[in-house]
Amino acid sequence: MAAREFFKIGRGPSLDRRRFLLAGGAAAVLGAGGVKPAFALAGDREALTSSHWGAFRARVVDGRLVSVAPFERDPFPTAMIQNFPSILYDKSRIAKPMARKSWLEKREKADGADRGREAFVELEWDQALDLAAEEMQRVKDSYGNEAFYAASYGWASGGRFHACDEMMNRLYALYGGYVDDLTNYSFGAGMVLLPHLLGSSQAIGGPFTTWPSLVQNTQLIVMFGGATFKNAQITWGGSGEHTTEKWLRQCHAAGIEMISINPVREDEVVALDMEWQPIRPNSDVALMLALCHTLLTEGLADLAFVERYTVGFAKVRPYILGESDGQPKDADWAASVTQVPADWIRNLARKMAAKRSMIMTAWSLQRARYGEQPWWGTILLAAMLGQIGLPGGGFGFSYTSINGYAFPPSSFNVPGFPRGRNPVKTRIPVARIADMLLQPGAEFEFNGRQMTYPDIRMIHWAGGNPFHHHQDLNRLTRAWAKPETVIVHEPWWTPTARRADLVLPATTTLERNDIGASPRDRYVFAMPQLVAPVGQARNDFDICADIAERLGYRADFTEGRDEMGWLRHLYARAGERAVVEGIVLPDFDTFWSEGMIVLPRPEDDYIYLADFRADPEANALRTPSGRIELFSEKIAAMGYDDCPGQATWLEPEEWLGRAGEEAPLHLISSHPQHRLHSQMDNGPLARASKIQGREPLWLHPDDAAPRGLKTGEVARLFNDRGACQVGVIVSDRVTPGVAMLQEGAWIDPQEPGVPGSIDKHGNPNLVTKDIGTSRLGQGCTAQTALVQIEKLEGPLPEVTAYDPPEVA
Ligand SMILES: Nc1nc2c(c(=O)[nH]1)N[C@H]1C(S)=C(S)[C@@H](COP(=O)(O)OP(=O)(O)OC[C@H]3O[C@@H](n4cnc5c(=O)[nH]c(N)nc54)[C@H](O)[C@@H]3O)O[C@H]1N2
Ligand SMILES: Nc1nc2c(c(=O)[nH]1)N[C@H]1C(S)=C(S)[C@@H](COP(=O)(O)OP(=O)(O)OC[C@H]3O[C@@H](n4cnc5c(=O)[nH]c(N)nc54)[C@H](O)[C@@H]3O)O[C@H]1N2
Ligand SMILES: [Mo]
Repeated sequence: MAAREFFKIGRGPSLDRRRFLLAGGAAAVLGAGGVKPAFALAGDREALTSSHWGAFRARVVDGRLVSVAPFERDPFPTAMIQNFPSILYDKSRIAKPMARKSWLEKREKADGADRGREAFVELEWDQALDLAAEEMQRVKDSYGNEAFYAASYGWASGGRFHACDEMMNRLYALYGGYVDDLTNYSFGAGMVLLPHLLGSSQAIGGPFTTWPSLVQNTQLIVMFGGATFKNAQITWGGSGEHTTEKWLRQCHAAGIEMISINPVREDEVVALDMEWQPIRPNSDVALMLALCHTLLTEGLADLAFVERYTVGFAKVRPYILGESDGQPKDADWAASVTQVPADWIRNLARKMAAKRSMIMTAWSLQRARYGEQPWWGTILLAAMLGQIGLPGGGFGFSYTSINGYAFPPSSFNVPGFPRGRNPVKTRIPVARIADMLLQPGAEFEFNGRQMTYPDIRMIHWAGGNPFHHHQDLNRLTRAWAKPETVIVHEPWWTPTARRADLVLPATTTLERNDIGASPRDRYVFAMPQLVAPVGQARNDFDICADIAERLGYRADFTEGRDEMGWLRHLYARAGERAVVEGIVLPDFDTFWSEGMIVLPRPEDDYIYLADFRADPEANALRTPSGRIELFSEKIAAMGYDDCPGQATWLEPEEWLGRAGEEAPLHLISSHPQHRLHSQMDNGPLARASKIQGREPLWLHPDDAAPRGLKTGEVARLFNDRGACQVGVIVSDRVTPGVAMLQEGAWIDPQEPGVPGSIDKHGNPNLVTKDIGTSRLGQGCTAQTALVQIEKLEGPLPEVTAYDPPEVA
């Protein structure tokens, strides 16, 4: 195979003539070794593919996936890829299309409250597709397109073409429309807030100040929420290289001081010699305000920066000093709120002002009640330090929550499957789903807008698991009983699939052809089909196309292309976009047979807001003032007491400052070490981590002892919203008063479908609260929950989370 070179042209010297190599040639030219192309589609083979967990090599023997190996260029591959061979064939795979028994008999007259507790009936594909089309037709005729909820939120799987929510959105867009969602669970509050303060959400999605700038210039990194290695295992859309841990280690090697402010001592604290400062959950904004107070009162604040580049400090200053409300936000005050020692706070403020400091705030902080505030506090603190726009200084929100977000600017990506234009304009902030189902017609506020919940009669979901991801699952169980029809496409019998009327078995990435590409990464991967579909699984695309055919718009849906036709089409469009960046892509067949492209993505410095700093008039921000809004007149004018016009300490309804006897502990439900949300919960890694089959919960010795709890025992975690069983790990890695249970265990109610039934398996969303961050962001508040824990004695029920449901 000949090495190929492609050149970047004409975008300035730094991007000029970067070499751009194909996989086949790369082995020779870059000396990476062992980079092999995908083999032809027959018999035993080995091929490279991509996933949210990163690229990996898959080995197929006799048509069966037998093993996987990390991609040799990935410096930090995740062990999670080892789950693939097992979960692909797990007994939890859905073998055939199925319908809930009474729904099949009575359709919309069946009782929705029986979802999740009733047996299923096996169907033939034709019958299942007829049913789906009939229901779409019936609901449209009876209630109109506003009765469809087809937003289909979820992580689905990597691959630009077989993208679930795009498929769902297009199926309904071309059918006259559907109710869609706004924002996300990850950083919903932050993405609404930041445009008001900074004119864009670039500080989340990138590009923002890149790692080389940090390695070379930063002296101190203050991390609110730490820098969890576990989260850096994942890139939305896949990656060739896990770079976040690599860069964090380079920062450490460069001697940068790092401080993790986190109720939990995560792995990186030891690995990177970090200082660990525990804090009460949900109280970070108080700490940030106190750091500002010290800067201001000790003459350390960069008031010249504040004056030139921000607006509103005249209103913020009296709040910090306590002139407006009688409470100076000084370190002593913050110590009582956060339990971070006052001297430590003062010293940190002095250190941050003396050094080149970068503030990294995790997404988790805003997935809490009043979650807008710690992000606003981050920007206020960074502005008062005056290092925004300087090399290695300022702030960023996505350095540590996920892999690869601090990337250099580039507009290139392989386009995804087109969603089509949705004629229905009704939307909900995504985390308000239960409110919508329970209160059709009710009004609510969101980011200054008055909105109304639609009356949803039919839900169609592919690639998401709301019965893991939503808060207060007992409430969702009640809400989920209301629609007349629920259709779910799933590879596995997840809790959501079990709660559907019509279940359509979907393929996974290994059973179909796709293209893997993420804008956070330099690689484009062929994702060749490696094995035949398991059971009767079909591609979401084919399912949707066959439904569209029954409703008379197949040709519109497919545009006359089959799977490979779409891959060629998307790739050709990527080629057009690439040209704008000065990149020439190889032809599709070359790409497909060689398996991989490495793009010339430079690792040059990019410094967020450097241009604004250089010339704030010419490079004004897209905020009302053109500057950083420390006080936002626009937000203040909304009149929301849950999100005032400036960074404010607001006491959540549930936090340790208000804990009582009934619920004395604060539960944090972090993202899981051994899974991606609920994906791979049925895999060997996650299963090996369970305690007596239950999800492990971390508890401090001081909280375990009075409850008589020891590591390895099973406990009941509960509050007035619900309960679940957990396995206990007693550890001083969590602070006293805090319990940590990672999200994503498949709920397994002792009495399926009955709201209030205890979950035998340990999903935190049995006890989390279903309320928006504020009327501004309406984001998810999973990190705000007070709970109680008690020891469980006597025989335990068997965990049946992965057993297929009863088939009548
Ligand atoms: N308590 C608590 N809850 C949380 C969070 C928290 O921090 N704490 N975090 C929240 C956040 S940030 C997020 S992003 C959400 C994530 O919530 P989800 O995105 O819903 O979680 P996943 O488990 O990734 O669900 C994806 C589903 O898609 C299925 N799937 C994968 N590939 C395909 C495919 O090709 N076709 C079809 N039809 N299905 C496929 C998988 O089997 C899986 O069931 O969870 C939220 N929930
Ligand atoms: N392995 C793995 N990685 C993932 C995912 C996954 O499911 N599995 N999901 C991906 C997705 S969709 C997302 S949105 C991101 C989420 O990224 P994050 O939101 O950053 O992740 P979390 O693990 O919820 O929380 C990160 C840290 O914040 C700390 N923390 C929680 N509450 C507080 C608080 O009030 N104050 C402070 N100072 N710290 C707090 C937790 O202890 C934890 O160590 O992760 C991504 N990466
Ligand atoms: Mo997320």
